[in-house]
Amino acid sequence: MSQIKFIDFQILGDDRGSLVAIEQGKLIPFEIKRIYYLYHTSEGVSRGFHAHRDLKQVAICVSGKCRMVLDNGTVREDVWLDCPTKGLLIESMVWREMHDFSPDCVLLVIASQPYDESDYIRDYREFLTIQKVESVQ
Ligand code: T46
Repeated sequence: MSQIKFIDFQILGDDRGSLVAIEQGKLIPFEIKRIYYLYHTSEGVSRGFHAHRDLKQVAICVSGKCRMVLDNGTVREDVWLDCPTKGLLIESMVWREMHDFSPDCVLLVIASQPYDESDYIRDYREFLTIQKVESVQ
């Protein structure tokens, strides 16, 4: 089964332009504890290359585009984020990489927990080992 799950946000637009509102308890499948965004990513730079033990996130490309790779240790998939009304749900224990940022890319991320470096798995082999252990439990 694909790991690519999008949440569609309603456009509250009128003749002045478009607006998207995201509220706690509506559509986002966790309590929102943090929001951050990536922008002005230098040309040719890739980011991510880690998984999170517990953190869940929703990533929305509110401007421009980038390519997100999701890898659950068995299946590796990639998807373009290029739409401000679509949020990509990233579950815990999924390896992610972001590539091919356009110069105008602003990637907004809604997170289920405050920043915690100990939640990161930054070594791919360690990620695969933990995945294997969890899958037999
Ligand atoms: C993820 C992808 C999509 C903080 O101090 N607080 C924060 O909330 C975040 C997200 C980062 N930082 C610090 C940690 C590093 O010194 O900012 C620096 C850059 O973070 P990192 O190298 O982890 O950035 P990315 O772009 O590789 O990954 C980020 C998120 O960290 C990660 O959770 O899923 O975006």
